[in-house]
Amino acid sequence: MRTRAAVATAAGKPLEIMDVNLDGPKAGEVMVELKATGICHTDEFTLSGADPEGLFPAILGHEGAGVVVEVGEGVKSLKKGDHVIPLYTPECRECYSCQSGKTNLCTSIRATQGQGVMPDGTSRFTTTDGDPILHYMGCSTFSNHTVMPEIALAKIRDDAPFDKVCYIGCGVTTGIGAVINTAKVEIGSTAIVFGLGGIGLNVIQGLRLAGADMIIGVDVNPGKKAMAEHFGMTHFVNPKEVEGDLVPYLTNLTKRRNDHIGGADYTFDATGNVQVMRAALESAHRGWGKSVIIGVAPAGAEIATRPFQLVTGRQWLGTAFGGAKGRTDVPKIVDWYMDGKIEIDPMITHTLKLDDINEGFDLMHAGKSIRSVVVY
Ligand code: NAD
Ligand code: AHE
Ligand code: ZN
Repeated sequence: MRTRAAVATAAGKPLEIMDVNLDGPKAGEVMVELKATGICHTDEFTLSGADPEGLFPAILGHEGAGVVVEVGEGVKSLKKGDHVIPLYTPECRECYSCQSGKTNLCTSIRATQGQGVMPDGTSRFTTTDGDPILHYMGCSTFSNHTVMPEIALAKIRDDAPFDKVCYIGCGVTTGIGAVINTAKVEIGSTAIVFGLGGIGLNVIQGLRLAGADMIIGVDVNPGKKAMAEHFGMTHFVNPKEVEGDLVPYLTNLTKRRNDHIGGADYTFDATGNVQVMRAALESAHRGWGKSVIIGVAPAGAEIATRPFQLVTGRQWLGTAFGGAKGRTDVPKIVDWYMDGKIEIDPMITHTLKLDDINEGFDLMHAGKSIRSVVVY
């Protein structure tokens, strides 16, 4: 069939909106009509050329919601008309990793996903001239229609609005999951969140949900303060306004009762900047502080700290998709949204047509948006 997509033709170039060919689903695959897709910083990261796994031409996008239009042979868990959220972290429930119960990082199709192809090693997308176009993160939600493996689709309730719950396909789940699944924050904790964008704000609402006492937000853009306060931030720090080193400033701020050294129980990097990751680790409390890396750093970047920081009890963790098992957890997070337990609407600051998708990237670069959502 023909569908319309925003194609990343080369690193650093704007997306090109064009008609593309999409082959039907093969065995174990499902065709989805996307109704909406968010634009995540990770799409920008790959488009910029900073992603070591970035391949071109490809159809980017991994934060979508839509409807099943066709199922391939052998597909049992989904049928035409089902509402779904694509999962860049699938959940096969059969591989060694899924069966371990210790991780959400299903490994059954990770290798082909990284090569921009379906599990059988081929792409379903071609240009109208017949040249191949690659998939991205197994999702390619910047296309009005896509084909995905059955194990990479979460079935959700029919009454959830696509233009809001698409954000659960990455940002919401990553931020809230980092708090609940990865850090396992307890009531009464202190926390510092570095980066108050589409992910950091969801870390903040996750911390509020978990009952944290003190939620410090750190961002170089003061324009992010009001929104972060709305989601539960109790203190704002702009590193550009701090005299001297940021880490002692933050540890001092977290001192409570008879604590003479300070440091947060939990810190989170949601910037992707490796210097910020170090500051996040070093502002976690001596003896028990946990620091969670969420941000994705460019090719070649490395983290550093003195081993003494770990010897003295700080723990450095990382999280992908907030540790969420997509087919199991995503429908529950949709319910939390529908029941008013979590908020999404204020974070969707811009709604665009597919033809205007590059404006979404411009707004991100200018620091003017939290989430831009393309509605098909
Ligand atoms: P975003 O652009 O919306 O937000 C980033 C925020 O960080 C901005 O508000 C920016 O002003 C702030 N910032 C930048 N440099 C800073 C600094 N030095 N100090 C303090 N604040 C700084 O991006 P996003 O969509 O929230 O994504 C954040 C990061 O998380 C990206 O690296 C993205 O690729 C990554 N991410 C990871 C996962 C995962 O599963 N691990 C999932 C989604 C996104
Ligand atoms: N391809 C990059 C890493 C990109 C990355 O870390 N992706 C995160 C999701 S970011 C979503 O916005 C992730 O889930 N990673 C786990 C995985 O298996 O890719 C690189 O550096 O090579
Ligand atoms: Zn993302």
